[in-house]
Amino acid sequence: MSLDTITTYRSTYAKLQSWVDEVAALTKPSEIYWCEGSPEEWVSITDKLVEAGTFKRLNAEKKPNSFYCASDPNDVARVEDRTYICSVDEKDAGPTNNWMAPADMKKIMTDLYDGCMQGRTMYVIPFVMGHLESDNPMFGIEITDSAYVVASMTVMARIGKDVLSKIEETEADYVPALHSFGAPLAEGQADVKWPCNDTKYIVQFPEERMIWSFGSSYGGNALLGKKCYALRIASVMGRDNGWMAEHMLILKLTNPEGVVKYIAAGFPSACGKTNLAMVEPTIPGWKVETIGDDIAWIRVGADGRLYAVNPEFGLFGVAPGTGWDTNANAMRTIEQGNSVFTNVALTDDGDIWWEGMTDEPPAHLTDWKGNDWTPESTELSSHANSRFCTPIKQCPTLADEYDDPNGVPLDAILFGGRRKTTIPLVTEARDWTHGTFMGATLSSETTAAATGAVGIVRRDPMAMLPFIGYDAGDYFGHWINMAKNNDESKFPKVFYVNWFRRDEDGGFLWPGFGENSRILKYVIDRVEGKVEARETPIGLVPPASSIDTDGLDVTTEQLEKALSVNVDEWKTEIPQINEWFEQFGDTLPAVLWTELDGLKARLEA
Ligand code: SAT
Ligand code: MN
Repeated sequence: MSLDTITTYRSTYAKLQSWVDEVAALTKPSEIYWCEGSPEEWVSITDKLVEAGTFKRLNAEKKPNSFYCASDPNDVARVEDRTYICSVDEKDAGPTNNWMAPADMKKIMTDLYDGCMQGRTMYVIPFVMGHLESDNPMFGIEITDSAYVVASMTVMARIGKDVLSKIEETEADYVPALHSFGAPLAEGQADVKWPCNDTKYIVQFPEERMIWSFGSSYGGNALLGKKCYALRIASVMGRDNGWMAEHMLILKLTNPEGVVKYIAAGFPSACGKTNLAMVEPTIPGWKVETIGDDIAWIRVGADGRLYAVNPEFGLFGVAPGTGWDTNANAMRTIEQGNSVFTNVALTDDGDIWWEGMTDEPPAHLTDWKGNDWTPESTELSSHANSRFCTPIKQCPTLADEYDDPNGVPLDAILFGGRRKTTIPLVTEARDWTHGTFMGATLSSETTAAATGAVGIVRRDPMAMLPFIGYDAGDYFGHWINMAKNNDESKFPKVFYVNWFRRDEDGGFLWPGFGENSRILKYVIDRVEGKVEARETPIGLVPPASSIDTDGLDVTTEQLEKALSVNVDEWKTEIPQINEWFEQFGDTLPAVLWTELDGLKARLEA
């Protein structure tokens, strides 16, 4: 590091300081700033982003202390084709991940990182995923040259001084997470609003518990505590230590008698996890409270039950489709401000808007690309993967249990995806192994949350396809082993739901949103053994009479269609599942082949 490099801090923790020095020597920033996570720091970071033109400050009467941001149009989503699991052994990445030998990847990326922060500030962000007060706090240090990442990480994770002190005092292990948008600034060179690089790499080194990211500042690619750590790296930690890192919301459900249950639900990105996590039940007397909307860390408690914690501190929700009639609690959360909105549209009075926020669009907007927009425009005003980034503490339905480092004991786990056909509204697994089979064969139509085609049916096991940090066959084995190594009778029941099934005319068979509370009620009624389900070839499916339809605007015929098991449609799934399983070779647990054989035989019978 050159002598004129200035830094705001030097750590007493030698391992940490030498890593920071090493990164600075490679990336060559002009200054180094250690984040403290204070309110003053938020002001100076956001001021700096406003000055750079990256942020526009929103009208304080509409959205206090909030900012609008438009990314480079080529940096709007996760880049799954540029995401790598660089395990030592290629086999450990499995057939569903991109792989490169760690040394080869490090060579490529070291060349990219060389001088990549020239003319820029290098930020050091100490963070913890989960609670600082937990028995074993899960630390990370993100180094980044992006002030946008600093602002977003301040919302999404617990960061700053307290975290750093604890890391230093206990000389704790932490996940080193290096990020650069890859746009060095020569002296006198004008900056752009959203620096990024055409070359992108999102890389996990599972054995070293280390993350390297280059070229993108989009959420899932750059906020490294989120998908890279809390899912990809944490899934490996969980495999090694008997716990689970899952792409699941966590909610608390209270019935009219005051009985409390907890449900986790794994749906792929942009399939309604945030909506379900803060749903307003349409059935009288039932209450849903929010614990998490995206990630659940699940451990076995002293009583043998599975306990789930949300390791995040904010919400990074899909904006379009979020409105007062679809997710009023998300609207109430963002209304309080302190938020960053990326790739949405700007109103003329300094507020934000997106498709689905209100029935009537404003007469004029500036769209996410900076162009004039009117209701006559043929393009959408907001990118389909535009996001709100907002503190979870502002959510009016946040459950007190959110602050419990021990988490909540799960009564049920739901899996779900977007499927126009085949998958009934709700199906219950016969046992944990069958539930693992359901998760392992989960399928969904692709969404705008990742680059690439939208609407293509793909297998997305446990909604974790882009986030499993090791061989997916071994990951299924880990699910099976969780029950084998513990008392399965204490485990949650598993269900497979599909809110998106259509009729012959393409209309949705189920209204979704608030009405999904009826399915939550059914799930809990099953947990308590209060209602009937019938055996079908694919699992236990309710008769329409087991669903509370009081006040529901759906005919019995339509509900029966939503719940029907179409043997012919299922028969066409079989070869697809077969092909999906075959690629795993001997890492696929044999019991999943047994499940498939059983399914086949029951469909033929
Ligand atoms: O960008 S994120 O990966 O955080 C959101 C998602 O795709 O789930
Ligand atoms: Mn997600």
